[in-house]
Amino acid sequence: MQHASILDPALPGCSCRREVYGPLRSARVPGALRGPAPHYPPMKRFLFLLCLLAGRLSAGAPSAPVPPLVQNGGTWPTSHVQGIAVDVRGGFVYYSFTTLLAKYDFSGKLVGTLTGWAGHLGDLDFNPRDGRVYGSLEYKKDRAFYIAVIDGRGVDRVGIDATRSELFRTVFLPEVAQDYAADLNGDGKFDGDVAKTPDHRYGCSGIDGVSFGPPFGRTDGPRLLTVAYGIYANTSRSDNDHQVLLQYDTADWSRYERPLSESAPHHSGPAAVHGKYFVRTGNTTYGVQNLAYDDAQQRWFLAVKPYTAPKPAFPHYRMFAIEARTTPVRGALLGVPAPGGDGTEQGLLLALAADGLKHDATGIRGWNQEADEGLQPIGHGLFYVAKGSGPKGKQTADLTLLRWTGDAARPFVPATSADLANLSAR
Ligand SMILES: [Ca+2]
Repeated sequence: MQHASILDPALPGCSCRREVYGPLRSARVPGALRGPAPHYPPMKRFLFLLCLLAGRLSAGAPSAPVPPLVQNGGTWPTSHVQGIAVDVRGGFVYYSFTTLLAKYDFSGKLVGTLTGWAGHLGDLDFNPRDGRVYGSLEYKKDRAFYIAVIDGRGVDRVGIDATRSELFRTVFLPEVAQDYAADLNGDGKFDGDVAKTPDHRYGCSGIDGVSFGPPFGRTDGPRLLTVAYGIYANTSRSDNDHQVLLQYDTADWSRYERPLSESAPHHSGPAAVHGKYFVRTGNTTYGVQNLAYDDAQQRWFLAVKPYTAPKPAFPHYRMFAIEARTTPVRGALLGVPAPGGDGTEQGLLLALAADGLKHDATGIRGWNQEADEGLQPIGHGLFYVAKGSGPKGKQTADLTLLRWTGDAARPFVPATSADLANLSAR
């Protein structure tokens, strides 16, 4: 129905011009341009007047909140900052401090906090389609890996207990649990949260990076939640040189969402994934810590931690990119034995973007750009990067707005007030 979209409050500005004028023109009879004024049916005249009214109302509406160039995310008795989410239209920044979620407005005012879980809340992303914040949440001992789905609109005061609030729901990810808990050496024993073991399929340590974006191979289509595995650092095995990315369509996730219960972890979640993809970067310390889809470049960005004991065959860049349009190709997952031990496992491989620094021996591309504690594009070439600091129990985060340069050696520079002026002029 054409008129349904006119009443959609989520639409930016007035799109009635496109939605209504088209049908009005098509309602004209041949030759009507030179003849008497065409007769419009009453419903269309009503829609036309409604559109004019909406245009006048929006002309007087307050302008969008201006994103800050820098912001401090407060000091908290927690572990370090793990990721951020930005509600650009609402004007809010959400920070994950592992066991605490802090919400600030663009002016730097603390709006509220959510606490009450002992698991590891990692990277976050804001979903403008439902106004909620999605974050990875791990309970390794329980082999329980969740997406926390948080209604950020309700985070309006400090100290909200997530376990007693309807704001905080969780969806279990069986695919992750199976790979994490895989007894790969077949000794009948799963070694648990340990890096130095042949167990954990692909080296899976759980999950961290999350971001909404199009299905891999496309720049359009439904926005899928993409979840990156954590990967243990382990130089003594060859089956952990890929990043693993899962895609989920969250459209029907309300059926899985449950309150968090740490004493009795639930297993309500989608049995199947929309897709499972592999990116050969070389082994990393805890995999993709921050994942972000940038609409402006139509690219995925993957940020990893510094490597303490690297495999010498790989370049160990800190940030990688994948073009959204890059078609996943089925091929051999180098170093991963096929199930049954005969040959190499096959999987859907994603090539890295042909940009940035290049490691000639492997062909791996990337940047020496730190972004593993918070990375969020906000459009028009601008990205937020968060960096944590402070002693244990007094952790803070500094957020900086950066502008993409395309320079292989220095892909970002600090954004300026002129960049913000350009943003608001668009
Ligand atoms: Ca084992």
